[in-house]
Amino acid sequence: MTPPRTILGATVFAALLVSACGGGGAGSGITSVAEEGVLRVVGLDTQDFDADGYRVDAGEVTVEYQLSGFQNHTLVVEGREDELRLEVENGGTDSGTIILEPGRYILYCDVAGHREGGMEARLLVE
Ligand SMILES: [Cu+2]
Repeated sequence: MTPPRTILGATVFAALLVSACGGGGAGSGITSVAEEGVLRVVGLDTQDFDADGYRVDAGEVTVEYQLSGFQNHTLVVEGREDELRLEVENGGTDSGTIILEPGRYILYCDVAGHREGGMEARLLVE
């Protein structure tokens, strides 16, 4: 009666492999994973986010946006700008919710010139 245990072990191992890959992201980028439907994103005055990629479960996602800096920055989801637009400045925070179907999205800051300066990140919804 060993098959059940073997199958379980293989499943756990596969799950670890998947999470290890997700944590490493593609290439050298950092991927931040949402916990319990809450995606935490930190904006930086260097026109960047705290990760190159983020991952959340599909459905209602709460985004908590915190600024580590002083400049004005926003956070929107490409193609869904009408549904969520968070705005922070001077070390502030903002949060909101959006319903996302599985897919690949881009987060970016819509302040003029910031996205071009590198203030965008991947968002994987699964
Ligand atoms: Cu910005």
